[in-house]
Amino acid sequence: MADHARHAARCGQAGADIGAPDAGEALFAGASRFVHAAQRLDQLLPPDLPEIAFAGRSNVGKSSLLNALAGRKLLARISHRPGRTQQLNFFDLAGRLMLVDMPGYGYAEAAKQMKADWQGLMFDYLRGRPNLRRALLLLDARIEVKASDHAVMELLDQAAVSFQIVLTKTDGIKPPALAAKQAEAQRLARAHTAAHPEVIATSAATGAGIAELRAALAGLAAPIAASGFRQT
Ligand SMILES: Nc1nc2c(ncn2[C@@H]2O[C@H](COP(=O)(O)OP(=O)(O)OP(=O)(O)O)[C@@H](O)[C@H]2O)c(=O)[nH]1
Ligand SMILES: [Mg+2]
Repeated sequence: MADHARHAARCGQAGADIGAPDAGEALFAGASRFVHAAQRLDQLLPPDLPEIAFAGRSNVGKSSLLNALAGRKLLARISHRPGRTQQLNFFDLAGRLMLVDMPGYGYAEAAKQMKADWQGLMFDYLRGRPNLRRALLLLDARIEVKASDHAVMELLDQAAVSFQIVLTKTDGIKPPALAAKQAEAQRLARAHTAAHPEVIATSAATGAGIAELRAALAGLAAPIAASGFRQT
């Protein structure tokens, strides 16, 4: 950690390129900590830091991806049963970026159910959060895109909430199937006006795509100088 922190400080002094791999590693080498949980909109933190929301169906791997990015297995709770994350959990990353682990949608596998459960707090948060820089929309690379995923992407389009598709659990499929999945995800990204054009394929299990995603998120973080990088 000390080496990482020194590296981060060096990158800051040298003015690391936004979105460059080094900037991603430097940011995620910083201290990460759970800071807050919200079950209602009036419990959100003040919108002081740029924020990234992790959204996706129950069990898609949101909490696991957040842990893999932070390099800490136990930061966000993961589970073997769907529906583990039941509130908005806020994680401060080096005082420069807030990562928000969201409850999953689509547990009952019906778009109608998703709307009732998720459209309330979750969607109101995404739509109304002034400091939200991007929602990561996670799709399981091993299974087909569900009606609830399509419905959420429509909602994000309609509310003009900038989102980026991230494939998860890519360790679970062979390269040809992954290539087909990536092509499908890229088609989806092109079809949705609020979607970022780049799709990132990840595995929390093997670390695939984690450096790439770190670099993408580093481009959205507050500058080191503005917040004072914490070397703890
Ligand atoms: N093989 C594999 N399994 C994964 C990966 N990421 C997560 N999992 C597993 O998928 C299950 C769900 O992971 P979580 O991270 O809890 O998923 P979540 O989206 O946060 O789930 P909810 O909070 O219930 O919505 C767990 O059993 C994880 O171990 C991955 O990259 N590869
Ligand atoms: Mg979770």
